[in-house]
Amino acid sequence: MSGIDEIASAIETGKIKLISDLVLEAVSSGDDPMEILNRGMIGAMRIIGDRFSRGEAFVPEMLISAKTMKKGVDTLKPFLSKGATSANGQVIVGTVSGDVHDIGKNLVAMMIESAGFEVIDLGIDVSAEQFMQAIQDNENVRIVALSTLLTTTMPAMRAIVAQINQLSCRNRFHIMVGGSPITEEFARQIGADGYAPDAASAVLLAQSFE
Ligand code: B12
Repeated sequence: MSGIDEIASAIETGKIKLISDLVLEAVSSGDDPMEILNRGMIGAMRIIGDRFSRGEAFVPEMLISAKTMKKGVDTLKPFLSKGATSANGQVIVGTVSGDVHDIGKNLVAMMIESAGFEVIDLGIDVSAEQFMQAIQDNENVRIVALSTLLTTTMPAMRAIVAQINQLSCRNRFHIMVGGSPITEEFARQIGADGYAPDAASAVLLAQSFE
């Protein structure tokens, strides 16, 4: 089994104690960190999600896979990102109210940070009020990025974007949205400025706003 396959298997089966060593071994044997992330880690989360859909895995399995992925991403982070600067301005990120999924949001934050933006991460289950307070507290905000993974919290995303769109300082920043149920069409309907399907294209979108 290749190093990347071992990483994928460790995430699928929640081998939290092994994951850091597997990631470090794969990096030192020359595997590309982006390939480790995309094929090894994100691929494994997709598989566990499909197993959940088929009733073959349950919330505890999703949770332990998520924890293993987080630990793996923490280990991989120094090889992926160049570290924070605020050269390109501030980006506020958060997962919308009612939703606690944060792995995708964290990856978007990490990649955007490594592209030279300062990230202000509001975490999960973030309300419209919290987003608006953060926008008001930070003068250099260029982008507000909202994530959701649940179809049931898409209305919350719509409501939050609608409230942010009422702010008098709305022309100071762009709004981008993402998460697996979100589409370009939905982003346009709710009044966001852009949508990206993954963390790498979120960076390109952020840069295109400049
Ligand atoms: C791990 C997981 C969990 C973990 C989350 C742990 C954590 N800390 O995040 C736990 C166990 C807590 C969980 C709970 C639940 N989950 Co869940 N979960 C998943 C799972 C398996 C993986 C998600 C993940 O991390 N993917 C990997 C990341 C990298 O991908 P991603 O999040 O899509 O992010 C990428 C893009 O979407 C994009 N992106 C994401 N955000 C943003 C933001 C912006 C601005 C941009 C531009 C791009 C962007 O870039 C990211 C990186 O490339 C998915 C299955 C799946 N296939 O997604 C189900 C899934 C999302 N969960 C699901 C469900 C139903 C639930 C529960 C309701 C289950 C329950 N009965 O309790 C609860 C809801 C809890 C809540 N209130 O939020 C369903 C949602 C179905 C639906 N259509 O709504 C899914 C799809 C599983 C399934 N196939 O049915 N879950």
